Amino acid sequence: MNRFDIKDFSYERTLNEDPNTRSITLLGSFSSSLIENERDPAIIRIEKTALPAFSDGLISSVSCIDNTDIYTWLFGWLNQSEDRPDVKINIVCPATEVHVRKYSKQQLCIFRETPLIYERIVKPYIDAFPASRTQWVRDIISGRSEAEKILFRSTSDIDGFLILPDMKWDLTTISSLYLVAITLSSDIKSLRDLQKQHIPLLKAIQRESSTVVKKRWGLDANQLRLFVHYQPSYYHFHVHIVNVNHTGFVGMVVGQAHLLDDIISLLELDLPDELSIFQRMTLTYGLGEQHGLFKPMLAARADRLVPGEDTE
Ligand code: M7G
Repeated sequence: MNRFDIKDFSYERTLNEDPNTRSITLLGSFSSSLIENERDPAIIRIEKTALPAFSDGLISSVSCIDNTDIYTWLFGWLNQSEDRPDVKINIVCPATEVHVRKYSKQQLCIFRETPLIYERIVKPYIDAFPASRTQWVRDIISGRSEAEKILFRSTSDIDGFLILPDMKWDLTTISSLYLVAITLSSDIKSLRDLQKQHIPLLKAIQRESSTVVKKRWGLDANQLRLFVHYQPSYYHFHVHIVNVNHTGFVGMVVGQAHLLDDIISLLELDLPDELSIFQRMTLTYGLGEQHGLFKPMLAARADRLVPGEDTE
C-alpha cells in the first residue's frame, strides 16, 4: 500500500542532482494522516524511466510498485494521458541519518582495507549496525513484504537464498533488468566472510538466477552480470543480478562491484583448511566523505595502519 501522496511532500533541501542518471534526490517530510510521525525525515529520489519522452510539469499521478519496511517505490506520470510512466520515484521514510548521508552528493577517496584494518575498524563498524537497517531483508524473507514478487526460493534454510526484483528495477524494461539474490541466513555479512564452503551456495545463485531469467525474460546466462558490493549498504549477503548491457550506473564502479564469477574462482584456489582469500587480502574501494567509515579509515592512514601509505 502506498501511504505517500507526493503532493503532501514538504521540501527541505536537495541532497543530490545527477544529470547522468537523470535523477534528483530531495530531503523533506510528508504531512499526511497515514504517516505515524509527520515530522519524520523523508528522502525521495526521482529518476526518469527508460522512456525518452519528457514533458515539463508536476507529477500528475502515481502508482505504487511496491514497498518494504521504510522503502516505497512508485511510478509517476507527468502527463496522465500517457500510457507509460515518465518517472520512477523511491521514498525512504522515516529516513535515518545514515540514509541522508548515503544519498547526499559527496567526494570519494580510495582506501585500502588490510585484514588488520578490517579487524580493528570495519568489523566493529559492521557489528554496530542496528538490526533495523536490515528490517526490509527480514520482511522479505518472512514473506511480510514483496511475497508475490519472489522469483525463486530454495528449500534449505542454512545455505538457502531467494531471488526477487531489486527495488531499483521498473519491472518492465528488460534492458535495465535488475534482480537481487538474498541469503536466508544472516551469517554472511559481506564479501570478507565468504569461504570455500560457500562455493555451492554461490554457484546455486548463478544457476537459479539464469534459469529464472531465461524462463521469464528470455535472457541467456551470458546476458547477465552478477556482482557483489564491497562495501555494500546492507550487511546481509546478497548478489546483484543485472542485464549485462545495463552499464554506467554508480553501483558498477571498479573497486565496489566484484564479479561473482571472480569470487568463486578465487575461493576455488583456496586450500581447505587455510584462512579464506577474502580474510587474507587487502580490499581497495572508494568511499564517499559522508560514509560512516570515511573518517575512521582516514585516521587509520594517519596512524600508518596501512603499510607504505602516508597521508599528505
Ligand atoms: P547494496 O550493495 O547493499 O547497496 O545492495 P546499494 O543500495 O548501495 O547498491 C542492496 C540492494 O538491495 C540494492 O540494489 C537495493 O536497490 C536493493 N534493495 C534495497 N532495499 C531497501 C530493497 C527493498 O526493500 N526491496 C528490494 N526488492 N530491493 C531492495
